Amino acid sequence: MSDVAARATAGFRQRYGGEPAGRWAAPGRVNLIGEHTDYNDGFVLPFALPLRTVVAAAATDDGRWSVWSELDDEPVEFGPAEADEPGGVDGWAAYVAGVVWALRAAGHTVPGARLAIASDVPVGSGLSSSAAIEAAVLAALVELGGLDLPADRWPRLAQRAENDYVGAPTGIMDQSAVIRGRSGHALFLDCRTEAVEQIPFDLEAAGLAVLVVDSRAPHRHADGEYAARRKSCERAAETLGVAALRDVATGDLDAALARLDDAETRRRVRHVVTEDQRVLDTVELLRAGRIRDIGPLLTASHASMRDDFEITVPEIDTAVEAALAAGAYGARMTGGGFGGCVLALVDADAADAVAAAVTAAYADRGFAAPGTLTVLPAGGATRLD
Ligand code: GAF
Repeated sequence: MSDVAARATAGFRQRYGGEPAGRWAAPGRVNLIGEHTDYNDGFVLPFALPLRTVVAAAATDDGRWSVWSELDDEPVEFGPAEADEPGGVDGWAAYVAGVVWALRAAGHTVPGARLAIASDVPVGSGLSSSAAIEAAVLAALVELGGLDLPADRWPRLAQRAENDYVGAPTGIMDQSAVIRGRSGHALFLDCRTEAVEQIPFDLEAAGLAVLVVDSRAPHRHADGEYAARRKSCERAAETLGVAALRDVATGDLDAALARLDDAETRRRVRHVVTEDQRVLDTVELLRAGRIRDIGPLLTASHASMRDDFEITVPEIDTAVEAALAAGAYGARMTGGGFGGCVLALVDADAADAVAAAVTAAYADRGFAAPGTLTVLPAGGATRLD
């Protein structure tokens, strides 16, 4: 049993006594490319990480939920009243209550349950620790309750938990990545239709690695800024008379920009439209097995987030610049922005040197040391045993 599964199991035994009925796991994610395109009905290309959240759980017949996590000493308990009232549970347990809420709102009978959660996905690093909790809890409750809910409907449901119960206006990328991700592949997702294509992304065979740098930058106003970016995109779509910015074709971008009179909105739109195209170009290269050649697209994506979408911070830009200077094929911030992680595509045998170069650049700038790890695409939410 993996460490994290053992910790969830030990937590279950200690808090509740007895054995869990099972263990369900869901990973964190990084996004290879396609940032802030999901809520614009566009394209994304994330992959699931080998870092996982595990829920050890058993059904009860009292119609209530008790959730313990490593993050807290005591379990959080709630019943239907709190679950049916968005915001009725807060903190990390809101992601659990949100899943119960979304299932009940969709008409499912959710069994009462005891759950114990352990996680290797760092919290607050932009690696989707919240989607990992949602997906692992969803997997557990669907099976414990014998619910008729195929996995391709889970991402929308988990997103609803996050949007409507927790109150974070996120898109559907993270939940899709952690539920539908497949080992050795990146997930090409059309966020409008939810159609997916598993794109082979065999880094090992190509002698490559993805280095993830956790900037450890404090999240500065991330929630408010995220919501502001989303609003700005939605207003621009309305002005342009399209359902979403995805409907602005790359070839029509200049004409669309000319119809917007505010320079900031023009920058936001340019990011989204060019980013959608970069996802499509990246997918083309990966389909042709040309992994190294995606480097410039990753770096262009970063420049667009820095200059047009304006969601990067100095620690993040420093990590990208240092990785590129140390020989990375491409590097970019991954995730919502204002902190979080950078990913760099590097030769596998150069990963340590690139990580050291980023760490040295942080020391030079007086930033707290970053975290670094190399990752390979892993599988999505699953039952462990
Ligand atoms: C966060 C959100 F949760 C995603 O939906 C997505 O918008 C991402 O930021 C930016 O691409 O992770």
